[in-house]
Amino acid sequence: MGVYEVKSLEQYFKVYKRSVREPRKFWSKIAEDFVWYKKWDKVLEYRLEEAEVKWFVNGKLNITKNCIDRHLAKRGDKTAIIFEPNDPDEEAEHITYNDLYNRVCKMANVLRDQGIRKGDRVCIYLPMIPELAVTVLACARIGAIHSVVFAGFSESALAARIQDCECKMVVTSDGGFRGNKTIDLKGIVDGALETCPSIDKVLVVKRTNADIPMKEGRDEWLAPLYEKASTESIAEVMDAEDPLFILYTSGSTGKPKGMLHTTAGYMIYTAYTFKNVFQYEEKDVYWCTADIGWITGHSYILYGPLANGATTVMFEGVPSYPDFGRFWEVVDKHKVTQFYTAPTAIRALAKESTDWVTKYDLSSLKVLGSVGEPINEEAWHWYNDHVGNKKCPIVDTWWQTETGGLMISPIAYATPTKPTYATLPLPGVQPVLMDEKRNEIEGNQVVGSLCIKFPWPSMARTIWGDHRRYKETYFSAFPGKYFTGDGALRDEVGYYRITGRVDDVVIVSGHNLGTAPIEDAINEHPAVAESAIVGFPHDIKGNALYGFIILKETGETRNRENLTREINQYISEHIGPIAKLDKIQFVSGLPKTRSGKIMRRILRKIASKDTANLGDTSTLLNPEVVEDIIENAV
Ligand code: 7RM
Repeated sequence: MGVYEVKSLEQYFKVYKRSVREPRKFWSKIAEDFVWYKKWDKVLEYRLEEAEVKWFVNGKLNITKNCIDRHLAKRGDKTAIIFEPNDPDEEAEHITYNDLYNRVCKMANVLRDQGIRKGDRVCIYLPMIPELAVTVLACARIGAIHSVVFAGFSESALAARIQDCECKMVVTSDGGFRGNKTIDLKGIVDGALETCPSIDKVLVVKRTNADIPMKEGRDEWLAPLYEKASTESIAEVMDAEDPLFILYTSGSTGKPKGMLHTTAGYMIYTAYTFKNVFQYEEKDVYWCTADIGWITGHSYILYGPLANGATTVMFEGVPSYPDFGRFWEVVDKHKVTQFYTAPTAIRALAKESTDWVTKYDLSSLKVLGSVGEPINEEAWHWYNDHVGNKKCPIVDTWWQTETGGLMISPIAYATPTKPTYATLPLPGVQPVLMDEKRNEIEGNQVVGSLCIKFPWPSMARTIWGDHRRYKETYFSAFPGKYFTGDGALRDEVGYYRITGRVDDVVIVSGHNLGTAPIEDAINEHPAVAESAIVGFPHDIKGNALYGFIILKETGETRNRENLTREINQYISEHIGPIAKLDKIQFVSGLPKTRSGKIMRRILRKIASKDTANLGDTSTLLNPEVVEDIIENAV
């Protein structure tokens, strides 16, 4: 990848231009630095109108050979993963590349012994412990498709994800630690599996030592199987376009979308972007605070860093436990050089005393990163001043589950940063802004819908089992282009600032929440007739949820407080506590268009107390309810 390393702005422009002029040459040059069983016949084949893309056609490889095996000769004793437990009194674990090789091979053999084969789906529902990383990589080694489900998801959310891609196995644990809580993961799995006939095995990792029921014939403790497994496992030969993983993301309508990522393009792109954006050097210690249950964890805790032979920190805990100094204590303890987190965490910590920060030595830091939502100016400055001590560039990285890797972002020490701006497209990324008439908006100082007009290697290839939905969601609004769902503006020098979603996904504390599934959950409550959820700005979470709810006319007058509590209870059970509503307003009607669609735009304005100009309301069927809702807004 050395040829296209970017160390200055001048070099960035040179490399960027080349990547646009000759994308095939550009990416094949980078791909040559990896280990292949067989090189590709053709770099790229695509038809964006059909949502069809193939990179490195007929190339053969295994991603774990690239992330582990090839480092052993030079870096066998180097730490690959530093595991930092939830409890600061529990010792951190340093897993070398040699250790990681042994562990992944053992786990790969366990999976094979349990009947898992290339192409089978394995659901991983684990806390942030080493076994999570090892299981993900073991799947990749044998060609099984991993589907990691964030261990904060509820029983029914887990069940829906298992059912959708018909997983054969779940790997989970007896429980998980998060701050001062323990979570009964196995209990949630047991509940979910009542409606998941495709599962025939559950492997259980011991973490909390909770006394849990084991179902005869289905559940097995991992440890005894793992102990006797061999430390050698031949890596499966994978085609460049063989599926690597499925990761679910919520949509604006319907069930979650299983985004499918494939092998070679994903590997090359995450490796290249990791190296450049974070300017990772051999002795660095890199820490991304995300959970591996999200794309950020997949690409920038595991695959990207490991493909570079990096040392990557895996943190089990939360920023506020045992106190608000936890992040900075870990940075100091492991001498972290690159620190990558989300604006919601920064805002939460910025509310507390700066003594929590100054207490620790943060002088090891060289680069700070931000991801997940727009970072507001105040949070940006707090991060820059107090954490980076004004000497660490902040890389505000814009990207998506669907894009697989970073898309628009500064390159540390090359791209001058600007608060709230994700700045420039990375090499190989060709963003465009589109107007309502589907025309490309040229020039600078403009706003529009953000699209990408040329394929990049790590783009998702489809939605599992529903290519039509993939095509319709991402490639139909602007034919021939990938539509991100985000709006953006381009400033006078061509820097991009992401303004937020243009569809009905709300980002709460960095978690993408589709409003439709939350409405579905609420509507199951016997007293609820109809509901509409929108986001509104929130100091800490970035956005919070506001529910407009119409109650059924049952004659009985129910206690509103109890109802509010019950509704949030329903949401917790169906989606997870993250999706609970901050505000609930019981209304007599919802603003609807003539075609029967709820006009969420108006509800968003009401929720954010911005009702001076409601925009075009000419298609409204029932303008009178709007006034009523505004009057009684909470
Ligand atoms: C990586 C990730 C994707 C959505 C995306 C945006 C928002 C992410 C930024 C951002 C402004 C950023 N994947 N988003 N990063 N908005 N600036 N730096 O978050 O699939 O979970 O979410 O997140 O709206 O479309 S995701």
